[in-house]
Amino acid sequence: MRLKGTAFVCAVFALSVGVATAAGSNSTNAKLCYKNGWQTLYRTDGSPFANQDACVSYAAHGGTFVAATLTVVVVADTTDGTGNAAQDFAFSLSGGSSGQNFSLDDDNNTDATLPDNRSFNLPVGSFTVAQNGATPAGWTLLDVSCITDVNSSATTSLAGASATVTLGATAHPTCTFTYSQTG
Ligand SMILES: [Ca+2]
Ligand SMILES: [Ca+2]
Repeated sequence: MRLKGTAFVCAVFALSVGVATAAGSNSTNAKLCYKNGWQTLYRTDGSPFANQDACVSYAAHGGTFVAATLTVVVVADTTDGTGNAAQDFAFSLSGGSSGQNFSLDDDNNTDATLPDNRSFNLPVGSFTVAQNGATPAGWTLLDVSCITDVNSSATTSLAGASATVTLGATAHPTCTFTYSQTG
């Protein structure tokens, strides 16, 4: 516990010594960009920064950072080997103050109606992504896996067709649902 407290104090100190000269770039948010902070921050649309200057500029113009971004990907393994499938796959995202349903497909964008991934900007907390309803006929759920970062953790359940992700500040994990065509 003592070590943790010390680390926190050091982090606060590091953030407070960032040098800023341009107007607006001395704001609390802009200071978060310094000391490699920009590498762990995201715009409210979930996009990352190319470098520290881009981060500071964004903050100086009033931009705010999202706490975390969860990306959900669907992959369809087709029997014809093309990997292109018109099939839509339905999911739900729950946790926090509200939930939502969404669908993805993996057709290599031959139909732009649905993407093969979506990113959700979320507060710190625990969220569950689950297949919404039964697995579509002719398909089986082959795998549910998440790639987490240092600020997130995840547990997945193939039987439950779900992934539960715990998001810390600036976490940016990705969870992938892989479906295999059976006929
Ligand atoms: Ca489709
Ligand atoms: Ca599509």
